[in-house]
Amino acid sequence: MKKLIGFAVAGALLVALSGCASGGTAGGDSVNGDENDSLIVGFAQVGAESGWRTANTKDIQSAFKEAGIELKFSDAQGKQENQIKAIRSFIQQQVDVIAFSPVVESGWDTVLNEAKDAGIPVVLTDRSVDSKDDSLYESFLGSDFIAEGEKAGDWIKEEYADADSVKIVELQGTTGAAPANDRAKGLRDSFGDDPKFDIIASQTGDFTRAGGKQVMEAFLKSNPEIDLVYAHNDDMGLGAVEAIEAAGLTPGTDIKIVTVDAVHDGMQALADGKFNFIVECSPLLGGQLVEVVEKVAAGESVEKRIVTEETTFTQEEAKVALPDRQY
Ligand code: GYE
Repeated sequence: MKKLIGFAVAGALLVALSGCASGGTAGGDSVNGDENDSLIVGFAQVGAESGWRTANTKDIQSAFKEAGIELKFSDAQGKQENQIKAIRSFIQQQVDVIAFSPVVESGWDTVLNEAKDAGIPVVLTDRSVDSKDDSLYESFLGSDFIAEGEKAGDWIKEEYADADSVKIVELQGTTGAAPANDRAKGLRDSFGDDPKFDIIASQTGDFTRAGGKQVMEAFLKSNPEIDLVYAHNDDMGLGAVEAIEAAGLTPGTDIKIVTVDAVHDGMQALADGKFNFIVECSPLLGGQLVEVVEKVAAGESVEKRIVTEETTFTQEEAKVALPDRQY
């Protein structure tokens, strides 16, 4: 098989030398009927911004290792330009399949068309693109972020069923990222036009603990009355806990906190009473990604959209789930 891969690389060089943008060997064709150890997959990860991302990277790396598939891993450090460079490099190397988790939703058509022209199938994992042309990727595997925002909103509605008004501050994820856009939308969809739910401030904390802390400090300074923090991930919620405590208030009691993810530190904060509710978003996508990649490489058809199954956790449920939590 090494010979075939060598051939594919030589093919890519020829294509590059002749300045021809299309006509590369289809990655999938060169592996038909072969063993996994001949497959090479390029994976362009977002970065290492959160506990979720760390668990996701670990799970993907070990799933591919277990399946005997070579994974070329690239960390974009949160920058779309780095991801585009990584994808171009994977195309140049004629990998069999490219998988990636787009930092932001927009601006992918050019590079995805380059992959298509080179005959290399692309699988989206975790986050989606807003491209109109869905022939640019084979499948999108990941959570339904709008549903996650709705679940957060539904809990808030129940929790505050008897209140006259609820003042909410929102710590948004990375600007332009699918989970930031959709978790914001889902919450608002759940509230509908009920004026009692008042989102008094909303700003990005970039999905990081430090970002969440900094934005929450500013929110606390300019808003004397805050009932609840809606954080698009656990890390920003944990940053908010620090800011709330530093302001002499008790997180979970004086100011309630609802987050998304359910990574270990978030679940611990929930079990400790510092968070009030978490909507789960599973980072364990590795096994399913391997399955999709294997099928795509073998030329088999795959579902265009594969939605991850997820639950929610109250404080009591977190105490029960914590001991068996994998991440
Ligand atoms: O919720 C957040 C991470 O894309 C679902 O990215 C993922 C999000 C996750 O930084 O913690």
